[in-house]
Amino acid sequence: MVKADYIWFNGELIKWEDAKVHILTHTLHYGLGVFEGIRCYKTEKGPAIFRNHEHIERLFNSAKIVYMKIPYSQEEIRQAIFETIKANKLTECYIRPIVFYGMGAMGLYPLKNEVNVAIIVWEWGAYLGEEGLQKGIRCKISSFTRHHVNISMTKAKVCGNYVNSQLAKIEALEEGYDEALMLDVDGTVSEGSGENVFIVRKGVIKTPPPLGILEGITRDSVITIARDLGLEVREEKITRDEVYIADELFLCGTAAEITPVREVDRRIIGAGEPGPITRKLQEVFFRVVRGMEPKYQHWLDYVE
Ligand code: PPE
Repeated sequence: MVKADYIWFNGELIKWEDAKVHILTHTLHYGLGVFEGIRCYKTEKGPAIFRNHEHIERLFNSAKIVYMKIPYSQEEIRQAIFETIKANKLTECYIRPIVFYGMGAMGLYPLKNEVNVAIIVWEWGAYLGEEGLQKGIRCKISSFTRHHVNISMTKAKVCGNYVNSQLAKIEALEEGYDEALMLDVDGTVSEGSGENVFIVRKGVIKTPPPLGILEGITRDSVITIARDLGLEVREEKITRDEVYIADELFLCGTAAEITPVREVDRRIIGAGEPGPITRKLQEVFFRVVRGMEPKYQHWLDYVE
């Protein structure tokens, strides 16, 4: 990764190299921590954070779901994000706030440990590669089932939830694919290891309803943009075979942005290249995040 100079840690900016924790850090052992992934883009009016409020709100909701108390207000976290970006003199970056339990009490009752908050920023280019963003990637339907809503709390972005994602991602990469597409307990399409999924079939855009998936902020942006473009978007269950015969397929997320998928399990999707609707959505999305679409200015939080 491309390192930056400073990390915000419990209220202070410290040197990147000094942002260390004890080996007994509770979250390291048991995975109960919550985090966010946010992007800041370069615009004509300076760096702007895409849907910052929604991301900070989701961080607090994630914490609430898992009984964690964040010792700061949402506005304090927002100011801390600004401070961290400015200290590192970055104009485009990925932002990773993380809330985790420190050391003190081992065992599965974490609430006696102190809650730590860190904000890390760094330059992170195309998540699935620049070529993937342009030409599309190859996915494998995972042999690992995605979370069930009442096993892992899927509306919460919990550190430990990502073990499931990593198993899927490793399997996909070891087998020569770029990303995993996961099915839920019923066998219907759920999401990627770190992205939501959309298909286009017969001119209609479809994405799974927000049940056992992370309620992606990019997903919501895509739905809004598509509907504003006059396209039909349906939130409904998608089957595995429907993916194979989709005209277009793409993944979306803060890190992945809008990444087309050109192949799944050796079935070519559509013409084997990003389709017209995917391209259109990608084009508008990148204009929106860079402040070039006045209609969506309210989604940008300019770094003060
Ligand atoms: N599903 C999952 C499982 C997920 O992790 C993400 C984000 C999304 C959907 C899309 O959510 P949103 O970013 O709000 O549109 N994954 C984050 C972590 C990626 C990582 O490798 O770390 C991200 O994109 O920042």
